[in-house]
Amino acid sequence: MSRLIVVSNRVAPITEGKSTAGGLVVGVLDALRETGGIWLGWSGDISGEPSTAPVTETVDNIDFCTIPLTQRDYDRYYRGFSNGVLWPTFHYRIDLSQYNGEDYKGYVEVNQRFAALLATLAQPTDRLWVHDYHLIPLAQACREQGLDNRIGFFLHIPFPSPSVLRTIPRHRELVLALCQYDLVGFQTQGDTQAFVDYATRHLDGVLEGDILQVGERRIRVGSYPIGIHPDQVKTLSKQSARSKQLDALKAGLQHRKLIVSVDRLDYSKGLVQRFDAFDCLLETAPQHRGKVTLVQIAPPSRQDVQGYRQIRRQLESAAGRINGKWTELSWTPIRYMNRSYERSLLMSFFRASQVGLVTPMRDGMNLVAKEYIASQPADDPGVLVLSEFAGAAAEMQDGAIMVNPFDTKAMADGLDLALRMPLQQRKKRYEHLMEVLRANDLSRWRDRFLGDLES
Ligand code: ADQ
Repeated sequence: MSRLIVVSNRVAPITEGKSTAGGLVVGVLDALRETGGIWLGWSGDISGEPSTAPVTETVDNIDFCTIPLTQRDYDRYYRGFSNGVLWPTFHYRIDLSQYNGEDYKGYVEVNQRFAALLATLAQPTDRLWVHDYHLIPLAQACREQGLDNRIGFFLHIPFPSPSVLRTIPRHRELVLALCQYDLVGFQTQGDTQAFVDYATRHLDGVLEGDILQVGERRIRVGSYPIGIHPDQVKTLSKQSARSKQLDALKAGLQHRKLIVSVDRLDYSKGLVQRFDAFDCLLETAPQHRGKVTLVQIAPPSRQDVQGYRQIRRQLESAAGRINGKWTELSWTPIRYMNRSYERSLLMSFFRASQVGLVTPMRDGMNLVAKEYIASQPADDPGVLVLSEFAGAAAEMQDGAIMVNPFDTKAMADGLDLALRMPLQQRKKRYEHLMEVLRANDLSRWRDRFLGDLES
């Protein structure tokens, strides 16, 4: 088999055991560990001069090749266009999108720099697997460098409907750039359909089976829902069973029921709406007062992007308001922690809880929903309350309690149902969901994508 080169915005040379917040990193690292290869991306450092000489660090069978970005690259490519326009728009928050032509120029330039680097690294038989919205123009830039390798692209976040996408002034260029890949993969059928809709409506594209023809280009499109390794997660969830932190959490609960939520602190994750739903539960179902605690773990991310500072303030104020209203001398209803935890500890928190509350307003997939189920003990499993707008809903809707995060009362009712669910029902739902997770695990995601790229 030919060599695999993975390209993503950030590269994480993670040593075993160190925590990593972010689903892409978890998925890619795991995929590369099995195949070996090169992982190319930004080092996370800022340098004075643009650089195309990568630093390579080899860990096991993976070469981590990184370059720094300049402050100007960071402002335009990363903060400006990727996280100031693409992220909000693709998550349907066009109100937060801040387009600026200079940022777009910077976005394309950084992609060209990555392509120049690839031209020096890649052998003609290497397969390139490009990840996520930061790198949409990369295949086009590679073709301009004369690379005609197989190049696949996987989008970890949702693909918006054409009318939403068209709010980005350079929408046409972006979709035409995607057509320079050989394979474009999405998390769900719905995302794939949105992309095909744009191509057929606005670019005279024609779809036959899974092949999309746009002008001269014939590309394969499809959905490749990312998974986890459920049995590894289960093992992890048992590893911290005797840790001090888990003991401390349990001691603080004093035998109350535990609802757990874990997310990056991001406006797409529906955190404020979730706190409001918990407040509504305490208001409308008084039997839960003093009997249940919501633990929200949310490490800050992208603090220099405007929408993120705002969500942080909103959440702090919501937690303060709700706790002010309900707290008793021996009970704090919401425990909100602005930090990241080691993976096995997180999974042990999941295992110790009765409900996993995963309610994004939009999410490509949401791996926390899958990790939550995999962490449960088979003889006394917790219940997943899941937003219908998470990509994971497509696979998990039959075992989770499905809620619409725009409906506070419905979320409160979902929580009430989950907290009261009898053991038999919980087991049945859990067993079904474990089958789903095993049938489409992380290896299958990688094998299906790379298999289709190869063929
Ligand atoms: P994210 O938006 O980062 O990923 P998600 O899929 O939930 O969202 O992945 C988060 C990962 O980070 C999980 O593995 C989780 O356990 C871990 N994590 C989160 N908070 C943590 C904390 N406080 N401490 C330690 N670890 C933490 C993007 C898309 C998703 C898509 C993934 C993968 O936005 O929709 O599911 O990529 O494709």
